[in-house]
Formats: sequence, C-alpha cells, structure tokens
Amino acid sequence: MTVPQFPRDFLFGTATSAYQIEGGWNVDGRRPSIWDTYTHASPRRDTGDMACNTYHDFQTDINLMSVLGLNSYRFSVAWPRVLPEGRGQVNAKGLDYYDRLVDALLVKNIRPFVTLFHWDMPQALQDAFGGFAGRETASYFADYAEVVVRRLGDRVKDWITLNEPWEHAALGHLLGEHAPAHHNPWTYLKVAHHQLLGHGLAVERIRAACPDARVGITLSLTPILPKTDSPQDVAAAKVADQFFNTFYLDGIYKGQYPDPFWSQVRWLHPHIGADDMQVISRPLDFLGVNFYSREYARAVWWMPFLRFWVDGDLSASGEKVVNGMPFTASGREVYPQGLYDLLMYLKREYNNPFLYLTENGAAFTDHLDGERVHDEKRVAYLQGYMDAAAHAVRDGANLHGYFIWSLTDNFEWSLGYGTRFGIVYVDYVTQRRYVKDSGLWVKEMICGQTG
Ligand code: IFM
Repeated sequence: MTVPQFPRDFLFGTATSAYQIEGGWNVDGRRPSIWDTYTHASPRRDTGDMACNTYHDFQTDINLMSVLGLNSYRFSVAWPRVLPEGRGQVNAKGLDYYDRLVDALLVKNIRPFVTLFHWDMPQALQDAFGGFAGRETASYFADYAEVVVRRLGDRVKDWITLNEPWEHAALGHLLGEHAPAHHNPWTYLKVAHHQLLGHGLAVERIRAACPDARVGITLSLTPILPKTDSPQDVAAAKVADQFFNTFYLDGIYKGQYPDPFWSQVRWLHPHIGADDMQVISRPLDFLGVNFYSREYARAVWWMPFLRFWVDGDLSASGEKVVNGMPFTASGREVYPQGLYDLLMYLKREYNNPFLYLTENGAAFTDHLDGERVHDEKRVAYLQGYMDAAAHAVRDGANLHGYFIWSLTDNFEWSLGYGTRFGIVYVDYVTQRRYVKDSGLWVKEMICGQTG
C-alpha cells in the first residue's frame, strides 16, 4: 500500500462519545440523560445501558490504542455523570471516573481531547427547561464545563465544547430521529442558538479555569450541491448549506447568522441577546471538523420556511452502489474528494483556521471470521479519505490531526448496535474485542510515517 504521509507532529487518534460506549448508566450516582429516557421508552430500541462497558473497563481499549500506535484519543464526558441533575450538586464518583481515564491515557502517552457535550443532556434539565431550548441551559452548560476543567485541566489541555450542534438540534428537535424526538421548528432554532451561546460562555470559563487550554468546537460539515443546474435548485442548495453548515460557521467565525436562511426563518427567531453574537464568536484555538459525505438539495414548495429538501437519508440502511458511487451501511456516499474540497474551502473562506478532523469513518457490514474481521471496504475508505486529507495538507490546509470514528463498534444512536463503525470489533455478549483488518491497516499507516 502507499501510505498517506502527514507532517511529523500530526495526531492520529480515534473518537468516541460517552453514551455510545460507557454503559454503567445508573451506577455511582449517574442520573438519566435524554438518551436513557428515549431508549427505555420502547422495548424495540437498543439502549446504552451496557454499550461497550468502558465505565467498568477502559484499560482494554487504551491498551489497544497503544498497540495500534495511536497518539491521541477524543472522548466525551457524560454531563449527568458529573452533575446528575445537570446543575448544582457535583457527583464526585463521576468525576473520579474521568480522572482515572485521563491518567491511564497519559501513562500510554495518548493525548486526551475532551468533548463536553455529545448529546447526553441531563433529563433533569430537559424536564426543567426543555434542555437547550431554554436559555438557562446555556449558563448551566458553562458551569458544568468549569467543573470538569477544574478537575482535569492540569492534565487535559484540548477541550471541545460541543459535538455537532446541528445534529442535536435538528435530529433531536426538528426531525424527531434522536432524543428527545421532537418535531418543532421553533424549538430547533432555540436549541441551535442556545447551544452556540453555551459554547461561547463555556469558552470563557474554560480559559479562566485553565489558562493554557486549547479550546474548540466540533461541527459536522456536509457540502451541499444543487440537485440540478436550475436556478431554483442552486438557490435551494445555498439555503441548505446555510442551514446545515454556515449557520454554525458564520455564527462562530463572523458573529452573524447567514442570509437568506436567517431572514427566511425570521418568524421562528429565538430571542437574541445584545451580546450573544459576540459571546458566540469568541476566538477559538481550533475547529473540529466531522466529515462523512456530501448531500444534494432541490427546491420544493412544500417545506415550510426552508423551501428545500435533501434526498439523502442518514438513517437509510444497507450498502449499495448508486451511479458508480458506493454507499456505507448507514447510507452515506463514499466521497473522499469532498474532504479535500472542504478543507480547502475552510482555508479560503474562513481564513485557514487551525483544524482537527475530529471524526471520519464508516459503517460496513462486518463478520467475525475466527478471530479476524476482513473489512476491506473500511480499509479502502480510510485509505481514500486519508489520501485526500494528506493532499489538502500539502496544499496548505491547516490540518493537524485525524480522529477515526471510531475505535470500537458502539451504540450508533437510532441505528443501535447493528451499525458498526469501529476499527475494532466488539462481541457485545462477551465484550471481547477483535482488531479488524482496518485497525491493522491504521497501525501500518502510522508506522509507515517517514516525516
Ligand atoms: O456515531 C456518530 C457520532 O456520535 C457523531 N458523528 C457521527 C457518528 C457516526 O454516525
């Protein structure tokens, strides 16, 4: 294989999130999050009750990371483990868990990147304020951030406030596919704005608690193309891009929400405080980019306010090939060129921000064959996307690390455990791990760095 080459100090890591791997949902003082409530509401849903059991054993996975040569790890802290009611009383046992996890990573020379919110809103805050639909939650989030940073900030220097605010707002509050499963455009915009406000408030508190912290946010960025060349579809794609991407990018980097999207949804605007946009656009040390694929938008008359529709369906299942383009088991087109284009777009349009690719990876149908998993499609996927990233770095993109989603198979939200993203296979009955061929490929790729 030709090994994609990256600069000498480039970070190679994997990413996970608390609810998707930890289990231990009701032990040591942790109280429910909206995901516990949502998954327990129907007997047909997989739950995160056990997940990959890392609350009880993280060492096995840290040893695996070390064997694979990974030098960084992105994980998230479960808000309801640290503050069971979302605010107020701190749960010492919850914080102790992350303390031990960080120490164990550092023993293996693995640099921790900590995400503070990866969608597991404490149920108590959901009940009291509607989660981020309530403006108060932005302040409670900043308080929580400070609690965690005060405890871990002597060893953890890389902090990510939010993971994918679009997904939490849209899948959870507009499209009803994620907890808390609402369908409300007003709530969507409140949640979107208040998450960003919480992010900005937290940035200040993190810096105060840990002056040498490097602080960023992770956005999922999905290039949007018009379905046809018609002026209607071109205009629709612009609004779609603003809805998915530049609402967040422009809020953070320009301190304003983009038009025409923002005017089109004027009837839904939440209250925007006089200083909100200034708080939201506080300078960051890095932008975390989660990239999977592109989407196509077309103009439709029946979609209120937005007037566009995107045909891709993230919950579509089954691998397929359409017009020669392969799709993953979670319905995403395999399109590595999109990563190159996105990194160059950020360089051009957002003044070349310091970047980490905080997630990229793929679900495919994996089979355990003895002790092996021959996931050649995932190997090809990673090779393609890493080649694209390396190419962008050569062309001046300010990219400093690549975190594969994910280390192990885990709880893939509404798709449950059937959708496997890991470079390490998990037998959920025994909790045994099996390094997939993609994991071995990653190890070889890291060993083959000549920089
Ligand atoms: O599993 C998710 C993760 O929680 C957020 N980004 C996308 C991943 C794969 O779908």
